[in-house]
Amino acid sequence: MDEAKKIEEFEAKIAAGEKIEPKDWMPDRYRHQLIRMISQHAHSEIVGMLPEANWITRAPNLKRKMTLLAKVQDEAGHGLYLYTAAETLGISRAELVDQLLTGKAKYSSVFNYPTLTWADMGVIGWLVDGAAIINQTMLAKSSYGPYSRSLIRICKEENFHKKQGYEIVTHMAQGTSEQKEMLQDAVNRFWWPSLMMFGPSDKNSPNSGELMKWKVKLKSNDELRQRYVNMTVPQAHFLGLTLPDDDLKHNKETENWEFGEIDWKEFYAVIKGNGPCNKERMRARQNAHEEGRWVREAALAYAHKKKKAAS
Ligand code: FAQ
Repeated sequence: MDEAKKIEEFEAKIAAGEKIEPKDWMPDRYRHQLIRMISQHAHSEIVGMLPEANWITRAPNLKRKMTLLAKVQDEAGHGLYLYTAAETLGISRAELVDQLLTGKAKYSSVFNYPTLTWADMGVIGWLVDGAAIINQTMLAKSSYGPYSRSLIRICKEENFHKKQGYEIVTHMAQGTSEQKEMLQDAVNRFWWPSLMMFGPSDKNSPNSGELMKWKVKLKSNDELRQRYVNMTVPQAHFLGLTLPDDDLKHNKETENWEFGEIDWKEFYAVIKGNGPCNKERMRARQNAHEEGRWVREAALAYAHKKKKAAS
């Protein structure tokens, strides 16, 4: 079958709402885009463990520590499902990890900001997991079967993460004046980075056209960002918190909460590796990889020995 006919059949399948599976024919660009996006997502889950792991030893009580531990472990699990989904496209785990450790692959900008106080744990759950859910609920309907199915499970767990964050935030919002101040400060620091999680504005998003044509993405970066703002602003007001945006206003006609201009200079600096914690995050992952070398070698030696014994 010639290329044009194959593309036609591939696109007809997508238009009919069928999933593309690993053994199906797919255009190279589709495969390339999915590997890029799924692996970046996997790296984000893994690097995303670092800012919160920073507070496990300093959680205010046993219940908080257990919940945070469980959340951070879930993120590791999400990274593993996603690496496995990317591997179905013909790339190895070692190549994917190498792309992260050598700085070739990106991970979410939001994890390059420091976590300075306990309130950041509540605000990350509420704002960062909240943004992730909006994005991932849409991606759970994406055209690539393994990615879509991994996200159905991930979204269930992200919902628990958001609830644990919102519960911390609600608790602190009713606490002492120091707790309220700490909470407001965390919101001030994480509000704009959480909006940046949705990516550049639509007019500056080079990948969106292809991804939307092939129904990997069903909504654009700006559409999802607006949905997130509309959902989050009333929650902030309910908690008596302010959001650090003087231009935030409700438009009665569109029912949207309109917001100010994102600092795109900051966004691009962070994704190019020049955010407040990029170097620290990369160093932590590189060290973890080096310290885990003996485990990988031991596992491979064991597998090799078993294979030899069986032959
Ligand atoms: N950070 O053309 P577009 C989580 C890059 S998981 C860094 O618009 P696209 C769970 C983009 O890759 C959070 N880079 O790209 C958790 C591209 O670069 P490239 C992660 C960004 O793919 C919670 C370039 O800019 N979620 O939070 C960012 O159409 C708590 C041009 O952009 C996912 O990865 C950014 N924010 O749209 C874990 C979801 N935005 O590759 C722990 C899957 C853009 O050409 C604790 N990914 N870039 O060199 C997506 O939905 C999409 O890939 C977007 C970007 C929306 C991130």
